[in-house]
Amino acid sequence: MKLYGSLASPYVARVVLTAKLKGIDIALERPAGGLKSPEFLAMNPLGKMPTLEHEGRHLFESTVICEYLDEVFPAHALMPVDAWSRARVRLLVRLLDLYLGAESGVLIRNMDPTTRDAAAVDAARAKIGDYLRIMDGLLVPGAFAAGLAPTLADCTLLPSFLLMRRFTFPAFGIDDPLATQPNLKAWFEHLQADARFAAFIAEYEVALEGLLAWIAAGRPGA
Ligand SMILES: N[C@@H](CCC(=O)N[C@@H](CS)C(=O)NCC(=O)O)C(=O)O
Repeated sequence: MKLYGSLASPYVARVVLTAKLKGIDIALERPAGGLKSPEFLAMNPLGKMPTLEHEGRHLFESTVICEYLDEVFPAHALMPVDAWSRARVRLLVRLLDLYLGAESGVLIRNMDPTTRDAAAVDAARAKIGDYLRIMDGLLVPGAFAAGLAPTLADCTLLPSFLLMRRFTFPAFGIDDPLATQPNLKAWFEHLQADARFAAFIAEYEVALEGLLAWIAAGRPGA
């Protein structure tokens, strides 16, 4: 089994963390000809990372990949058994991907102050504040994101929060969400106290610093 992508991508990282928690061995590989090469587009017509290769077939979209892995490899299940808790996991994932992550994407596309759309940035900042508060209200206080056991919600939220805190939010003077949202803070501390998550955080932070150094160097080879 192979996963195409780079760990610094939060979408790739959520799959890597899912695999680690489940004890699945997946080789992480950068697409040799790039994301838009004919060979890669034949695997994933969207030309994005991550893309999973399993049993000669290819699957894309990180959330779909995570759920697929959880279903194909039932050990260390990362979806709760009861329907309500499963729905809560999916709600947190959608809140991140469709709302918080989408607005964070607006900021990332406006990193360059010389070409920045100030109105779009202001609107995104306001919405990010709202979505952080909503997410804080959905988290189970002092536990994993959706309860007493780790789930795909933790795997999904963690890399994006690390990226936002280290890169996106400081660039726009947005307060660290862990300083403003008590349940998010308690959640993050809960993960830091868990050896499996702590190991992932350390690994992801190294990948993130590499990405930031590459961006600071003018994205050589891009
Ligand atoms: N919805 C996708 C998003 C994946 C995504 O946007 N990946 C970025 C890297 S962080 C990418 O491949 N960007 C290259 C591109 O869009 O050309 C998922 O969940 O897998």
